[in-house]
Amino acid sequence: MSELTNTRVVLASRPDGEPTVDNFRVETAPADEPGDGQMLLRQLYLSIDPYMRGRMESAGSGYAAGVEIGQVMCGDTISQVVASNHVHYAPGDIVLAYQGWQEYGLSDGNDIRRKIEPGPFPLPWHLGVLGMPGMTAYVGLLDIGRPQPGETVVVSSAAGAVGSVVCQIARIKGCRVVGIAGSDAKCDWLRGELGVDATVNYKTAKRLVKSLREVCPEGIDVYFDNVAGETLEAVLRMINVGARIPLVGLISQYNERRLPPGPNLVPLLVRRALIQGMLVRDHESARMADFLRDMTAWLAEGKMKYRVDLREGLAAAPEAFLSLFTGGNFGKLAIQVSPDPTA
Ligand code: NAP
Ligand code: FER
Repeated sequence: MSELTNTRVVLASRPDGEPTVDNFRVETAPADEPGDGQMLLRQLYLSIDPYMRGRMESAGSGYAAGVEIGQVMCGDTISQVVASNHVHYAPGDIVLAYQGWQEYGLSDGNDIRRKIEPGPFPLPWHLGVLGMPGMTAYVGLLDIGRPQPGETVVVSSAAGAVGSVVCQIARIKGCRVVGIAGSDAKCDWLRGELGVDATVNYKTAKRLVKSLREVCPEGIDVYFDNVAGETLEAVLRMINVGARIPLVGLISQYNERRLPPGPNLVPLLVRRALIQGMLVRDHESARMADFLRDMTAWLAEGKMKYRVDLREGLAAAPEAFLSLFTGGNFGKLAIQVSPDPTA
């Protein structure tokens, strides 16, 4: 076993504002041997997510600790068991794990969320539409947004891993869906492929409020917020009485050295709207089975489409991660770490 070489990406330094590729270092080392009760996993796919920005801070993100300097960056993986001294897992098993930015790693089973039976869907979808981002979309929209047929649902980062699923669930629930995204290609895809009713490119819109008014003539009933900042500020100016705003992500602020002055929240009060934060982990025990049942059915029925932005090789992970903050990813960002035995 010791002849296996582990390529891994460690946190080399902490970012000051915007992260750079120099904050990461690619290393090689011999892969570890599994001890009693352990197994050796080989990562097939690595998920790249915005929350990783918070883990680059020494204090972490407020809901999870930071990665130490010199430690492997964290992350969800689709992994295959190479060797096992664990009673529940055998070589060849494919699992959804939390192995981070490394090709090989040991597991005692605690970081494994579930086994994955190769099925009709590509493996990386278990990091996206059938994984944490999909679950975030499902719970955030259905439980917190509570969309009703005919209502207007606005989604920011609408072409992303979470947002693209939110848009489609809102359509499935009979809503009018407006997507906000940062390129014309993303907007075209949202309207042309996902059936989103209208889109706004926030990077080219001269006045976001005016552009939103044009596509939301009846106001906004649900705003699924992935970005906060100026977009939230604009949306708040046209929310309806009783609007719901799942506050799910604030990516526009993740790289800020100092928090910008907040938006005007007065409309929340006047329109008796509820704004509620959510962490996907809180909902796993109660909602995971519902989520997987509905999402699997929607995928099988062709009601849900999903786009994976797959990059080659672990060494591409730092650049891939940075692209989250420029909109360079188009769909669920993931790394092909090793050849996929099911493809
Ligand atoms: P994603 O949307 O696939 O990728 C990030 C996207 O954010 C980029 O492609 C870019 O798209 C947009 N973006 C980057 N900087 C921006 C800025 N300054 N202003 C506006 N948009 C910006 O990522 P994701 O995995 O689906 O995550 C989306 C959000 O959900 C993130 O805020 C994430 O932290 C949050 N999240 C929260 C939970 C939870 O439990 N609360 C769970 C999962 C994800 P454009 O081209 O459109 O700019
Ligand atoms: C995110 C991804 C995940 C995020 C939060 C989470 C606020 C939380 C996950 C969990 O607690 O399980 O982008 O941003």
